[in-house]
Amino acid sequence: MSEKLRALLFDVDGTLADTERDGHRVAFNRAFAEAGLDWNWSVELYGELLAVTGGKERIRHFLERYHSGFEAPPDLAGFVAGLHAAKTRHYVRMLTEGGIPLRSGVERLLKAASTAGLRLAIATTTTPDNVTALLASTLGEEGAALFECIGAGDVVPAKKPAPDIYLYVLEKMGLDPAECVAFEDSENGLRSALGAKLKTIVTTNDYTRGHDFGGAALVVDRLGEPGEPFELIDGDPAGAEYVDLDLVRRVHGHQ
Ligand code: XBP
Ligand code: MG
Repeated sequence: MSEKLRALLFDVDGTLADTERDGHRVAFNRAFAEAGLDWNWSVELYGELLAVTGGKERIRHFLERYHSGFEAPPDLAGFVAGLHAAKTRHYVRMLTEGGIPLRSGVERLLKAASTAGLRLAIATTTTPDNVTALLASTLGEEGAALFECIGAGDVVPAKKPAPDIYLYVLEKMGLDPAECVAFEDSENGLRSALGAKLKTIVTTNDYTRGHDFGGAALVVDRLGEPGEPFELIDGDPAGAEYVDLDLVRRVHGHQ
């Protein structure tokens, strides 16, 4: 690849932070209870439901696939949107209360990239409010300002694994995919990034460990830190023990 590395593009859920099991899942359950519904998404069931990205889409998938006996109200879209708005309120409150830290190595890499003059962006299916709340609660009020573009939620109609959110961010920033490296944690996210022709580094988590990451440039279990090395799953880390800018540049194709 001959292009210079100019930007790093990050997924949020599962990549910047382990938000799904103890964050989104719990917030969905709180919203269901508040609405008087007896639905409870267990850790295991939620792992299956994650096959569908987007909270509103996930609720509909649950109704169709796991709870088809439910007598849905006539305005199903409004019903789902209401539940999802309550879920977002619960989730943002959990973050504001400091519930979820960034994953190993994330803050280090973001700050190193920013200092080195690389451009940073976010490409996620989650709701924009969730992103700003996570960045504020972990990096402080100026956290969101690290990112030049935050592509999130319903800004594109087709969520991951469609490439649309990455294409949206690339277009907004006037970047060619060959100038970027993407960071993802899931198969849906990787498909989305690869669909936008992005070289992609995958950091797995408990929910995504068994996914098919064929096509990823590097697969590790975390970015890691000095003294807290990643476990290599696939790819050539060139002797590195944690993901730093040198390794990202190597992955991209430059020293
Ligand atoms: C994240 C999602 C989101 C979150 C919930 O996927 O699929 O739907 O689970 O957030 P990715 P919302 O990490 O690939 O962006 O309820 O706001 O959709
Ligand atoms: Mg993700």
